Parts: sequence; C-alpha cells; structure tokens
Amino acid sequence: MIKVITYGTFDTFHYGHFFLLERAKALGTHLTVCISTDEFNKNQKRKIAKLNFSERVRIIKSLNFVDHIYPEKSWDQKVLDIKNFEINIFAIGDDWKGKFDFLKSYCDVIYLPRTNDVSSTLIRGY
Ligand code: C2G
Repeated sequence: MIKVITYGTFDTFHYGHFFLLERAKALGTHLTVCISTDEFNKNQKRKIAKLNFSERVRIIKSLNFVDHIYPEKSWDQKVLDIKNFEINIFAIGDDWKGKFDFLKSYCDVIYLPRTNDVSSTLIRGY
C-alpha cells in the first residue's frame, strides 16, 4: 500500500480541488485528506471559509477515492501525521512549491499542478 497525504481548506469545493485530490490519489493506493478546521482557518490561515468544517468534511467524504479524513489543526502537525499514518508521499498543489521540502526527511514530497482558472476566493467573492 502506498499512502498519500494532503492538506487544505477545500472551501466551496470546486474542480481545482477535485483534480488535485484525484492526482494525489493517483500517486498511491491510499489517500488521507487533512481538512483545515474552522479555528485553524480563522486563527492561523486568516481565512474565513464559507462552509464550516463539518460541511467541508461531508463533501470530501463523498469522494469515493478518498480513504481517510483527518482535521488539520496546526501548521506543525504534518511530521507527526506522516509518522503516525505511515505516509509514503506528501502531495499538495504547486502554489506551495518548496514550502514543504523539509518533509523530504520523512517521505516523498510532490507538488502537483494547480488548476489556475478557478478559486474559492473567486467563487466566494471575498
Ligand atoms: N488547489 C488547486 N487548484 C485550485 C485551488 C486549489 O489545485 N484552483 C489545490 C491547492 O494547491 C491545495 C488544495 O487544492 O493543494 C487545497 O487548496 P486550499 O483549500 O486553498 O488549501 P490551502 O489554503 O492551500 O491549504 O497545510 C497546508 C494548507 O492547509 C493548504
């Protein structure tokens, strides 16, 4: 089993998120998606999501290629998550290119192409 992990808010879920998650799953055979909590969004990411955490979980859970969902509560949980879940690959959109290279000590790090013509900000209007 090749275990992949990715992180995000996934607010106003759109095809950019979908393609990213599909690409992440295609890297392995098991995909864990860590979804930013409302508190993490507000206090750390300075994001006000339109949908709350449980709504965003329900949407991601409905994707049949997502195997495990976990809350993202802090920037610093990734190393522990990778160890605890025995992750082989950390994957995220290339808008984060280079930002998570420090995880290379624990697993492969892959930056996947972002879909540039859609964003939650555009959909939300803020
Ligand atoms: N994404 C994408 N195309 C878009 C928008 C987003 O490929 N048009 C990708 C992002 O690159 C990210 C994932 O979808 O990999 C989730 O995006 P966001 O919900 O915006 O999450 P983000 O703010 O990038 O949070 O600790 C990491 C953070 O939680 C990532």
